[in-house]
This record gives sequence, C-alpha cells and structure tokens, in this order.
Amino acid sequence: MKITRFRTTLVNVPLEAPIATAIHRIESTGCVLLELETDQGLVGESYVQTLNGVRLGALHEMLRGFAHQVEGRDPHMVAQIWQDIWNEMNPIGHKGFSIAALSAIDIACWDLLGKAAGLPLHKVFGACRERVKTYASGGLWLSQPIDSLVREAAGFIDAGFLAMKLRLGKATIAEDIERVRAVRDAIGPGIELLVDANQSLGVKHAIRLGRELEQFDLTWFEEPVVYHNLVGCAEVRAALDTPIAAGETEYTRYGMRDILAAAAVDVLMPDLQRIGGFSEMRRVAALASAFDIPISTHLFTEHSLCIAGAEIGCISIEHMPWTAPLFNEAMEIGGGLITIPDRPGTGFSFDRKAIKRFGV
Ligand code: SMN
Ligand code: MG
Repeated sequence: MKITRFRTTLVNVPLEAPIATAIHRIESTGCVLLELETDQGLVGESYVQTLNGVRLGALHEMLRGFAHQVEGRDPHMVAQIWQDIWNEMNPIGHKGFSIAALSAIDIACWDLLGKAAGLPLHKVFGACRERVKTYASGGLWLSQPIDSLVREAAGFIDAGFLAMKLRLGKATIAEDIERVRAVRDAIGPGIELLVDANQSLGVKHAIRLGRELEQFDLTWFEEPVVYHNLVGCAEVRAALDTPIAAGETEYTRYGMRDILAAAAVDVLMPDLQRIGGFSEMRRVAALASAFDIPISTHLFTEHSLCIAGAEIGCISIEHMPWTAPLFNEAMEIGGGLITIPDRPGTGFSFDRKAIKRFGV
C-alpha cells in the first residue's frame, strides 16, 4: 500500500455556547483535517485543532510541511515515518505545532493500518477492554453561575454519565468551595466529581483549597498549578489525599518522563495532539506503567478510544463533545462507560456534509 495523496481541509466548529476556564475563552474549535489517500482506495483520517480557529493557517502550513515524508510511502512503515518526521523537526523544536503535525500524520497512518487489516485499532494494538469509564467534561465551566452548574450536572446523569468535571479558579477559595458543594449536593455521593483548576493557582492557594475540598470525595484535582512547576505540583500532591492529575499541556514521552520523575501526579493525562499520535501515546502508557501511574486521555475523545481499548493502565477517558459534529458515527455512552467501536481503524469517519458546513 502506498500513500498517493496528502489532502488537508480546514474547518471551524462552533461550540453550543461560548465557555471559559481559568485560562481559556472558547467559542469554537478550528481543525485541520488530514486525509491520506492510498493506491488501495483506503483513506486514513485524522485531525488536529487550535482553539477558536486562531492560527489555523499556521497549523495547516506546519502539517503540509511534512507531506513529503509520507507521499509515496507505505503507511505500515509508521514507526520509521514517525522517526523521520521527528528527526526533520529537530531545528524547529519538539513541541507545539511541530508535534501536532507529527500526531496528525501518525494517527492517519494508523487509521490506514486498521482499515487495511479490517480491524479496530485497539485490536491491532492488542485489546484489553470493550468499554471504558468516562466523565462528562463538556460543561460545568468557570463561566457558569451555580444554578446552571446544578442543572447541567443533573443533565449529565440523565445522559448516562456517572462522573463529571467541574472547573475551578475563582478569585477566592470560598467561591470555589461553594461551587463544588453545590454540585456535590446536587449529584449525591454515588457520582464521581473531578475538578480542574487549569493551572491557575499558586502552590499554597492550591493546598489550602485542596484541604477544604477533601470533604467532597473528589476523584481528582487537575492542574492545580502552572504546568511547568513540577516541584510545586509534587508539593500539592504530597500535601493532599485527593489524587492529582496533570499532563495535558506537556509534549511527548520526554515531557511525561519529567512529570513522572518529579512524582508530580497520581494520574497522567496525555493529550493525543501534544503527545505525538498513537505511536507515542502507547510508549507513554508503557512509561507511566513503570511508575505505577495510570493514564486518562485528554480531549480527542473519539480518537483516544482505541488507546483506552488497548492500554491496561488507561483508567478513563475525557468525554468532550466538541468534534462530534465532524463524524458520521456517534459515540455510545451508557452506565458511565463509552463503547470502544468495533469498526476498522479509529472507527470514526468524517461527515462530508459537516465538513462543507463548517469549512473555512
Ligand atoms: C480544558 C482543556 C482545553 C480547553 C478547555 C478545557 C481542560 C480539560 O483543561 O482538561 O478539559
Ligand atoms: Mg484539564
């Protein structure tokens, strides 16, 4: 099998409503879609994104700059293709959009491998489960008033979720506690509640807040401090019983190695676009397992399902609905679990009508 065409398309998918975290204001997700066409008629698909569609042209240009690394090659050589792209990006750096480009190409190559084998990717990798625990993450934003949080939390339970994530980072500890208390009271003790401060807190603030939050039996406290303060994150972790989660903002196995070596997290949260695709995600899962630290994937829900289906140490997957409108297939959620699709490749294909509708 040979890759004959490297096709990219730009879309901007609006969110249902604008949202905010402690560090984000988001109205849409701009995506560069990649389709690798082959001489066998199979097409490998993937996408990478930039929030609000800003700098989409730069992301696109970065991706196109590596097209020559796959044109004319057999996608079964994905490990060598990955390494060749890694080597080529040495002068521009192994973080940021360069890694996003590598991720897109890697994911599309793997999608082709699954399709060529007629197997879902978790079975190509070697499967461990057919369903994975998830949590509702497309809501409970910092921008919402408390009555809206309470209403939305009830809606998540109605939609089949048994876990959900609330964003923190209000100006005062009292406000954050009030919001956690309101949601915990609304959902009761049997539903898992996670919180995410999006790196907005100082170490002492995070510890003081975290101590007050112990009473709410949180599943985890995510990104309490700025992502590069690994020593500070480890201090917060040592001071609290609540598990600490982080990792979404760092890149590749090298970024994950530093987080793990600093004993900064109880749960590692690699992001498919920032990690370097499926190839690197699997290496990171192995690395985390050597520290006895579980992983839980960040964003990219549809495409992360095959990793959850193949990695014993993947304890859950973030459910973010932002890119669902791009796909023909819907995710199956019930009883707090998402079903890992049994369709070849990633199991998700771009909806041509949606691509037209959201095209930029
Ligand atoms: C998050 C990440 C990116 C955009 C919005 C929110 C958040 C998460 O950190 O973990 O979902
Ligand atoms: Mg987060």
